[in-house]
Amino acid sequence: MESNLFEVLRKPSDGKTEKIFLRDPDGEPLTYSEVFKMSGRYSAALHECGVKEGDRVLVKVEKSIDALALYLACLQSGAIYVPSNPRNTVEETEYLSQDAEPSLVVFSHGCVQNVNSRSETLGKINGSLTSLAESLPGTDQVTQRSGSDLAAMLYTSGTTGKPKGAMLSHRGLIANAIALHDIWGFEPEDVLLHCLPVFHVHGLFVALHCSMLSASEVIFLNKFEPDIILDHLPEATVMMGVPTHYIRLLGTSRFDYDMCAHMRLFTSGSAPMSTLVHEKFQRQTGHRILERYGMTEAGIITSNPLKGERIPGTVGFPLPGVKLRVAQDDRECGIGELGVVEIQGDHLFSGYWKQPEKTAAAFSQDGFLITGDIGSIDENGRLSLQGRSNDMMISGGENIYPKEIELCLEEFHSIDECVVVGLPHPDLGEAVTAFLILNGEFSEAAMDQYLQSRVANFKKPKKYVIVDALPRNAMGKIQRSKLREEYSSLFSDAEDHD
Ligand code: MLC
Ligand code: AMP
Repeated sequence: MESNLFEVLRKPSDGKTEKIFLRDPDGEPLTYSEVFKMSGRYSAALHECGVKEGDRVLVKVEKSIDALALYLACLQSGAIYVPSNPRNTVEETEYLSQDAEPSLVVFSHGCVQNVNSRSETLGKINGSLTSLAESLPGTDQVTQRSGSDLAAMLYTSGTTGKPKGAMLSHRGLIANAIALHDIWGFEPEDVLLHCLPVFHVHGLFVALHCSMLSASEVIFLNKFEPDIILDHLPEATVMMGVPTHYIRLLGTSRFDYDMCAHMRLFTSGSAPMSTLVHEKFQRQTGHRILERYGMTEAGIITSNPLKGERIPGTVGFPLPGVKLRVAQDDRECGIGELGVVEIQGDHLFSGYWKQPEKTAAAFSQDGFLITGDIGSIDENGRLSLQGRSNDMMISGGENIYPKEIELCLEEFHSIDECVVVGLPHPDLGEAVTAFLILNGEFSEAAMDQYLQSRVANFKKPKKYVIVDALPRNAMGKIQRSKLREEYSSLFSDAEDHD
């Protein structure tokens, strides 16, 4: 059995090489063999840049077919792919580059910043790495890897603020890809509508690996734009999205029964989908969304069934190979009892990069990953999630930690105290909201300017609420839950979805 994920993805199945793989609406369709040729050329280019097996390649680029070929090239040449959100600020990128110690950093052409390592650029026009790759003959050679070798490292934020690199092995990614591909019934005739970012597990692994294992076609859209999605939906059979994507599609009149009649599957995840949205989706399209649950450290963990009942408000059953329990105070909970979801299996990450203490703290004594999600298991073994044991917010499918924003806001000259919570939002699920106690002048424009270089735009508070005091318990600890309750309808009448 192959140990390098690249070999598993490239393995020829029924004439795979000549099949169309990627259809970018702005370019010519590319076959599997053409994309693997691109990967071979990028692999040669990585070699020319001195990248060796086990080296990290930090990649902060816009979504593109070249970015995907670069991902495959990293796998092919045994390097560790480290994607970054292209919206990250200079400071955030500096942190990633210091922490990951990459031997190469790749930026989009025109968006280069100073880093300690060698850097190159990606881009059809004037991209230095792209030009180098195009000048080389390319290679078919695949660097041998053992299952435990790392294929990728994805940064996730944490309760203490600084992002941690989740180390993902070839074995783990292969296990999750095969399990998903099987349970979701992927076939060569499938056409996936890909509108997710490719720096998360959802867009990079879940969507692409499922398609590649079955040699399916992928309509590769650079961005989530409802009109463009709807233009291409008639050519697709499967779509994967986060709840915000579906909420936005449901807000258009074109997204109806007829438009969706031919679709085989819509999946949703990365954030909770409300029962109301589930039901509206079924009324408007005739489809029941298949909701699944995952996380960076584990890939996909549970899924509602492809055949069988998909129940709104539940995230379904553990994937083959996943052991799952709900526990509280070191005790496994009974049926229906709430506790923290804990998991074990081949698909789990190998720990946090250079952070043995944080890795140890993430696992129970008997080796289960403590996810931080609160849930319960019913008598049939279905999992339902109820929230989180920490303060993480999920806005439009992006995780944001209050601490990171609070540390920043506290340094603003006129803020005495602040607390950040996620409040229910009709479009984003949760919207970052800052409660401030001031000791001087405050304007949103000045704050916007101040945050510009400090945190990526999507993490900025959508509203600032000026208060005289913050609710505290007897120990003096701020009661975030009180703020969430009291201000729960702050965004409910929002007309402006930003
Ligand atoms: C963009 N903006 C956001 C935002 N995304 N604000 C809050 N939350 C978000 N998620 C802001 C920008 O900063 C900008 O603000 C304005 O919205 C317009 O930016 P945009 O880039 O044009 O936004 P848009 O394309 O509308 O993006 C919204 C979105 C996108 C929901 C389509 O965020 C998205 O595709 N999210 C998917 C995330 C995802 O794939 N998650 C998977 C994680 S993996 P300004 O102020 O600059 O105008 C995982 C595991 C698992 O969780 O189970 O899958
Ligand atoms: P990330 O760290 O970006 O991979 O996000 C993982 C987190 O997203 C999980 O721990 C959950 O809190 C959340 N999540 C993923 N899928 C779902 C879902 N279907 N319902 C609720 N929360 C989800």
